[in-house]
Amino acid sequence: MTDISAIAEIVDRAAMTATEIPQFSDTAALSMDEAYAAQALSLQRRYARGEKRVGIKMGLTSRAKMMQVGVTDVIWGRLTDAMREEEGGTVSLSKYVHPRVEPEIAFLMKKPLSGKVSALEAMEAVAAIAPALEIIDSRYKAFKFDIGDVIADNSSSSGFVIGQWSDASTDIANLGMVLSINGEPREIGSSAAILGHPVRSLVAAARMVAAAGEELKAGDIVLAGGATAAIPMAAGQAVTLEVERLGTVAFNVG
Ligand code: OOG
Ligand code: MG
Repeated sequence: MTDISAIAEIVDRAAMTATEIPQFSDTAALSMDEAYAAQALSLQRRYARGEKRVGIKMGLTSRAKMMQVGVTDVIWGRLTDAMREEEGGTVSLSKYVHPRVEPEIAFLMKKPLSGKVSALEAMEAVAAIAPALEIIDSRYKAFKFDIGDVIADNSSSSGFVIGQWSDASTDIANLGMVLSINGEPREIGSSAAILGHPVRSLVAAARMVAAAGEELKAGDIVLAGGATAAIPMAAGQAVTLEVERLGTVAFNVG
């Protein structure tokens, strides 16, 4: 039988110490249920150390992301206050193993949301929308994993930066998104790449957290998932995401 708490301890320690680990799938692949149970337990360890849950991140909601990592299911992970990096600040590479940055859209919830909801119900629960950068940092060697591996590893959640919040009524169906490094556009996409419309990611989030016996709460941040492939981070980069209508969000890599 798989020892879920041992797996939770391994992934938690790897994240805490920014140390890479072998994939569990090299020896025995985890089922999705085992992987989500390990993720939940690993987050319990963080909460016990004083970290606070501040929301969730959706992953693999765009084709570009699925192709980049070779996993084709939508996944989710938890965000804590310790993962938040300052907008316009400098992100230190020392906290990460081999981080990548990707362009996202963030929702701020004003009402709880959970279970099977319509796109309309999901949008009615949103207080504001912002451009966001997610720093993903798989703890697995060479950033390689199968679906069970990545879910157990909190879906590569590692850091995130949120830009200015805009009104929730902003039409986000098809907004241009340009991710630049040192002023040079490197990944160009659209919010429509996120499941056809980012609100579908929020609908999926409500359903997936409910399956884990949880809910999205008022004040939660929900990252909708990368609209393009992620870019490896390196010291000296100025990372900027410009989202049509929502504005820019940026940080430097130190
Ligand atoms: C898995 C996490 C995916 C996204 O936005 O699609 C993700 C990974 O790529 O390591 O965060
Ligand atoms: Mg992401």
